[in-house]
Amino acid sequence: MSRSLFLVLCSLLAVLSFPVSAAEGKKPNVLFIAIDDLNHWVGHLGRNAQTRTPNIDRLAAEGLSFTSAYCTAPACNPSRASLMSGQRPSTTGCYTNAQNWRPGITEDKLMNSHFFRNGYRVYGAGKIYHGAGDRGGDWTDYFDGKGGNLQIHPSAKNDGVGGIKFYPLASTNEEMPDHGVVDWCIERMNEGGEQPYFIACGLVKPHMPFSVPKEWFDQFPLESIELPPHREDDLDDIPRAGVKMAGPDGDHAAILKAGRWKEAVQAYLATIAYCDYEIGRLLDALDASPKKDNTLVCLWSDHGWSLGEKSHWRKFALWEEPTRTVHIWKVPGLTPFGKRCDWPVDYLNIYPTLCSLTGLPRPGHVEGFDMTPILGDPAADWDQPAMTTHGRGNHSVRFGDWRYIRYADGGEELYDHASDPLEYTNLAGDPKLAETMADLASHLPKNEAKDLPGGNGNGKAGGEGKGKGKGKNKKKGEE
Ligand SMILES: [Ca+2]
Repeated sequence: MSRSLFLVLCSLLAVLSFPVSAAEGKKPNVLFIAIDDLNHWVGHLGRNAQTRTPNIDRLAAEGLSFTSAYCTAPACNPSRASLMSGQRPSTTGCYTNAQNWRPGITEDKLMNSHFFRNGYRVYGAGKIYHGAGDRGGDWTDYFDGKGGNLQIHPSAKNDGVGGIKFYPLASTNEEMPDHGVVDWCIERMNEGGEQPYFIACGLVKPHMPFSVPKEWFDQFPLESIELPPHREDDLDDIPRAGVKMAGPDGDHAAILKAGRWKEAVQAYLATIAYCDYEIGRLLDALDASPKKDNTLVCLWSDHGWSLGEKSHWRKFALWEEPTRTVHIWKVPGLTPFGKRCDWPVDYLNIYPTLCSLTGLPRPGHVEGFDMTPILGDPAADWDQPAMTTHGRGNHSVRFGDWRYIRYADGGEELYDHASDPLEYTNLAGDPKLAETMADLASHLPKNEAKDLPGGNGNGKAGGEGKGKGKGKNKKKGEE
C-alpha cells in the first residue's frame, strides 16, 4: 500500500470513528449556539407556517432536531444558569432574572470552566449568561458584542405597546450587535492550532425589542400576518396561580386595546428571520472550515415565548409556548441526517451529553441525562421526563403525551398532547386521571432550594428586573 493511500485510509478511519476518537485524545471541537427568546417558530417544526428559518432548518436537515425540547426555567437568567451549571433551579435556588446565580453556583462548576480546565480553548461571545458583560467561570477569551447606536426607521409608528417593544430599524445588518458576535466567532473558528475549541456564540435576537433592519419586516407584509391559534376562554379552566402568571390584564389587554397584535407577530417573525440569517453565516463558515468534520454543533434557545396564547405574552409561564424551544444537534458520525426526536427532553441534559461526546469526565454535581443514545438513534428508549420550573414550587412536567403543572399553592393543570397539543383543556379535575397525575407528580423535585438573594422566586414578582427584585417592576427592564 502506498504511503499516501495509507494516510487517506487513516484519516477516513479517524472521521468514521468520531466521536469514539474523543476517547483516543482527538477531541472534537464544539460550536455551541445560544439563541435568545426563540420559541418553536422555526420552519421544520411546523408550529408557525409563516416563519422563515432556512438556515436553522438546514442544520436540522443535517442533524437531529428535538420536537419536544424544553427549558428548565422560562426566563433568561435561571435557564442559562441551569443549563451552564447542569443543575435545576430547585437545586441552586436561582429561579428568576433578578437573582445573581453566584451564591448558588460556584464558577468551577460551569460548563465553560470544565472545558477550559480540560484542554479546550473556550471562547464566548454575546449572551451566554444573563446580563450584559456577565461571563461566569473560565474563558480563553470573550467578546461582549456591544453594538453602536441603532436607528429606528422613520416608518415605525412608535416603539411598541407598553413593555412589548417592536419597530423596524433604519440600521444595516452589519450594524447589529449579533453580526459582530458572529464575525468574531468565525475568526476564532478559523484560527489554527491543535487544541480543540469550544465556541459559545450567544445571539441576542430575537429577544425584544423586536427590532431589526426594515428589510426583514418587508418580508412579512402586515396584511398577510396570521395570529397564533388561541381561544379567548382558554384561562377559564386554569387555577388562580396560572391565571396570575398569564397576566391577561397586562400585556394582552394593552395589545388588544392598541389593535397591534398582528404588528407584534410580524416583528417577531422579522426578528427571527434576521437571527436565522446570522446563524446561516456561522454555519456557512463551519462548512468552509477544514475542521468541519471534527466539530459538533449544539443549538438551543433559552426558552420559548407566548404571543397572546392564553392571553399571555413573553416567557415566565409553564405552558407549551413559553417553555418549548428549538434544539438541534449535529454530531458528525453520530446523528442521522434530518431526523426528528420526539422524546421530551430538557436542557439539563446538554452538559452531560457534551461531556460524553467529547470524552470529558462528567462532574459529580451535574444532574440530567446523557442523550448520546437518542442522538444516534432517536427511536431508542428514553424514559426521562422534561421539567420546567418558574419560581420556587411551580413546576411543569412533560412526559409521554402529558403535560402536568403544579403550582406552589397546589393548583394543577393536566393536558393530553395526543389530543390537545395547544393545551386548551385542563384535565386536572378528571378523577379517572388521578393516577396519571400522581405518576407525573412523582417526578417533581423532592427539595426546593431557598431563593437566592435578589429576587422573589415565587413566580409572582421580581422575575424581570435587572437585579432590583421589585415586584412592581414586573414587566419592566426585561432582559
Ligand atoms: Ca384552557
